[in-house]
Formats: sequence, C-alpha cells, structure tokens
Amino acid sequence: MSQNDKIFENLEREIAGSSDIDESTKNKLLQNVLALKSQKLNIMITGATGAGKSSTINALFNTDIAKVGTGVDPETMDITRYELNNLVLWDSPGLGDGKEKDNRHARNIIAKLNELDSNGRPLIDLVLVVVDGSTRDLGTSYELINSVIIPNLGASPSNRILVGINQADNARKGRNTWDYDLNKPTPETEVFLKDKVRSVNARIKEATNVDVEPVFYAAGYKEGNEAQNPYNLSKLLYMIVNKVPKAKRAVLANDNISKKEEMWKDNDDIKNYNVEIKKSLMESIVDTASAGVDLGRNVGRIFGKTGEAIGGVIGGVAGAAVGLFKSLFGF
Ligand SMILES: Nc1nc2c(ncn2[C@@H]2O[C@H](COP(=O)(O)OP(=O)(O)OP(=O)(O)O)[C@@H](O)[C@H]2O)c(=O)[nH]1
Ligand SMILES: [Mg+2]
Repeated sequence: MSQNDKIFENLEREIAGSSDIDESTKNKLLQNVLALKSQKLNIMITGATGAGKSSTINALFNTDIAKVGTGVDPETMDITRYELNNLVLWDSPGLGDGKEKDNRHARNIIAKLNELDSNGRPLIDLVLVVVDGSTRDLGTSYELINSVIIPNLGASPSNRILVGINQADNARKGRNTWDYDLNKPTPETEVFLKDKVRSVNARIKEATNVDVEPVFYAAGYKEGNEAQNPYNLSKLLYMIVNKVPKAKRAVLANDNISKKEEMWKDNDDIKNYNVEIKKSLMESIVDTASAGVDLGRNVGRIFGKTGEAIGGVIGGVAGAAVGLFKSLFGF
C-alpha cells in the first residue's frame, strides 16, 4: 500500500494537524474516523459453477486471490473467505452441482445469511449473485435466488441483493455478437442483453415480488497470452457502492478496488460510473467522519487530501478528480 492509499491514516493526520478546528471538534472527528476504520464490509458472491464468481472478485478488487477455473470441476466447493483491508468476501458455490452438494451449498448459504455480527445486525451486507449470461437455462439460478437467498434477506431483500449477469460477451452465439475492437456489445447483442435483464427481473419478481434490477457485464478473462478486459465492471461496482450501507462504503475506498485502469474503461456510458463511484465514496466518508460536527467551510480543508486520494481510486488520475471535489465541497 502506498502512502496515498492509507485513506484513514491520512485523514487522521489531516484532522490532528489542522489549525482550523478546536480540540473538542478534533477529538469528535478522530473518534468518528476510528469508528470508520473498525467497520467491516461483508459481501457474499454466489452463483452457479463457472458463472464467473472468482473472475468477478479478481476483476473488481485489488487482488488475484480467487482461483479461476480452467477445468470442468468446480473450483469453489465450500464457502471461501477472503479478507482485504476490512473488506470481507465470501465466495460461495451456488446450485447446479448435483442434489447432495446443492443441499449442502444451500444450507451453508442460508446459515451465513442468517449470521449476525457483534452488533446483532446481519453479517452479510450484500449478496452479489453472478448469473452465467451465456447459458439459456437459468433454472438453478432462479432457484438459488428465489428459494434460497431472497427468503433469507430479512424485511427489505432488495437492499441486500444484486444480480449480475456475467459473460455478456458470450451471451449470443454466432458471428458479430461482440465488438472486440471497442469491447462492447454489437447493437443486436445490446438489445438481447437488455431483454435478458428484463426477463430475469420479471422471473424473480413473479416468484418473490422483489425487484432486483439486474446488471449485465463481463468480468473478462486472461488465459495465457489471451486477455479480454471487463465490460460494465464500473456499472457493477457503482451498483455495489450504492447498495452497501452508506456508513460502510468507505471500506471500498480503503485500497480495495483494482487499480488497473483497463478494468474500468469500457462501460455502457449511460452514466459516468467512475465519477459517480468516487463521488459516492467521498460523500460517505465526509458524512460519516463528520457526523455530529458542523465543519462549515473547513470541510474542504480537512477532507481535501482524502478527496485527492479517492480521485486515484479505480485507476483514474488524481488531477481529473479536482473539479469533482470542488463541486462537492464548494471551494
Ligand atoms: N468470455 C468470458 N469468460 C469468462 C468471463 N467471466 C469468467 N469467464 C471464464 O469462465 C470460466 C469460469 O470462471 P470462474 O471465475 O472460475 O467461475 P466461478 O463461478 O468462480 O466457478 P467455480 O468456482 O468453479 O464455481 C473461466 O474460464 C473464466 O475465464 C467473461 O466475462 N467472459
Ligand atoms: Mg470460483
């Protein structure tokens, strides 16, 4: 981790060294940062064998920890826990491995979803279900979502589930299905994928009355010399950021998101997701760290450096974020 990435340590230094605020305000802010630092964000990633759970983890986050499958056997047999700077990932096999194993997987998932943290709140903040967009038969995915996950998400299930339809590049068979030069769907494939999103949403809504608003993307791949960058990975991260509790979003900014710029390049561009992600992360850090304190115009002085560091998150150039933070802080 470089100096610039230690977001919370930087923030503590800025607060402690500031000459613009009094001691009691400093103490309150430092207490808030301490609380921020001790937060853990727990995300479960589940889905059928080969859907791309490990590829998605490796693409999104600053790691290659999750083993990507190369053979026919499932790589993930039981729930695997990865921890990166306060971000805890639970890589969980979904259904589709045969009846006996499916029962075991379902039991494990249900137990994990019902686990409580030390504050008595559900341990798992968000479940990302990775659906293989290249298969026609999504029966086991629907069973996993409708019968195993959603009934175990408590009173507002839509807040804790995100459905990602992966392998968008393989969604349609035949020629001219993907624009490999621009790394985006051809117009026909785009229509197809939008329709898939609509139908997946409808199937889940019909069974559970929950609107999951799926997102299609491609985690990409790397095999020997061949590699394909992700598509809509920023959109997926944008959805993740907005689903996780606001007070915990800062965990994602703490040197957890992949720094490889090529991961974040190719998106549907309906929004500038990378800018929106930075804005959302920064807003949540400012709000949580300054809770109970009115900083007025000093907000910019205290959080400016942190803002620049966040500007560097997801591969962007820090300078490009300056305008963004000006607009956030109004200075
Ligand atoms: N073309 C393409 N291939 C992908 C994509 N995502 C994953 N793959 C490939 O799909 C295969 C399975 O990916 P994994 O990430 O291992 O899938 P998994 O869900 O973790 O699988 P298990 O751990 O075995 O359950 C690998 O060969 C990946 O390279 C994608 O977006 N596009
Ligand atoms: Mg895996």
